[in-house]
Amino acid sequence: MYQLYYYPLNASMAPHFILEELNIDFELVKVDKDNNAQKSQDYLALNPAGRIPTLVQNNSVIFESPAICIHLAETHPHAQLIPQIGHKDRALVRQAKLDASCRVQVPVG
Ligand SMILES: N[C@@H](CCC(=O)N[C@@H](CS)C(=O)NCC(=O)O)C(=O)O
Repeated sequence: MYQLYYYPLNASMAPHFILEELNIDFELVKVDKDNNAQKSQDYLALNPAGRIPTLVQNNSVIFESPAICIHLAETHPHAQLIPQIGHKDRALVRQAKLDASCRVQVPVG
């Protein structure tokens, strides 16, 4: 089962939407950003960048929301959330996700 370490209305939203869209089992683990829990030793052991979100599945840990989204899309191909390798539109999916991460998320913090 997946665990998404998240904080509401922030960079976690895109991975959260994708988990919902995939209709798969996942657990939301709220990181208490108000008390700087993203810089705690336990969280830094998962995500040395000390930022939210982080996706955990068994022993696999992924952070950076675009990487999480693309990983989820690639590992659930039946959902058709990303075009196949080599398709011209595949780069546009990455472009949109990275643009959102670099430009849209920054103002919301
Ligand atoms: N590029 C990262 C940005 C993550 C990010 O900035 N998260 C914020 C929103 S919750 C955060 O962790 N801020 C707290 C901090 O930087 O200490 C991503 O897309 O995952």
